[in-house]
Amino acid sequence: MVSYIALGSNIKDRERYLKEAARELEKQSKVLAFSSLYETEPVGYANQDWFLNAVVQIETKLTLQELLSFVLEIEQKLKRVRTIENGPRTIDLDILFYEDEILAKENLVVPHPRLHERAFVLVPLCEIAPQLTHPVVKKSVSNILEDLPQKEEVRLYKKDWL
Ligand code: PH2
Ligand code: MG
Ligand code: MG
Repeated sequence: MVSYIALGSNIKDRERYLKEAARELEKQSKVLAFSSLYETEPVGYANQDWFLNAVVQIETKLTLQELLSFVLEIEQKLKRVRTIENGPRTIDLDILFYEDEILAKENLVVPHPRLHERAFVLVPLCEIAPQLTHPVVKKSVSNILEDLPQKEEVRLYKKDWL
């Protein structure tokens, strides 16, 4: 199954957390493509450091629920502590898409319910899969990005990092 996962970190050492998370993902999946790293303005809760964000495309045999357990395990392993909602974190791994499945459960909503309004997800996603169609919004991710009314700042930070 093909899935897209967003990675984000805003606690030092941000790049190391993203790399370690991606290496952990590789233990149960194959990374088919990865975006550049982007430095991005915090959204939702302003009083925190800027993030590094990226998106990876993976091929996995895990079911969607298994993939969720797996990414939560990686977050725990990298010492994510959940305090403030949308607040600082060592690592955040969000499942964006899983094939073109649509799922809305209490513990998991796929496609990710906010991806279509976040430039920090859409810019890296468009770098690796611009023509991907969002199965709920029914537009390509590049059109969704183009049509975003307001975008937080997203700056290219580093191309080859994995
Ligand atoms: N993640 C959030 C909330 N705000 N802002 C940026 N720039 N990058 C993120 O990854 C991010 C955020 C909740 O997960
Ligand atoms: Mg998130
Ligand atoms: Mg998350």
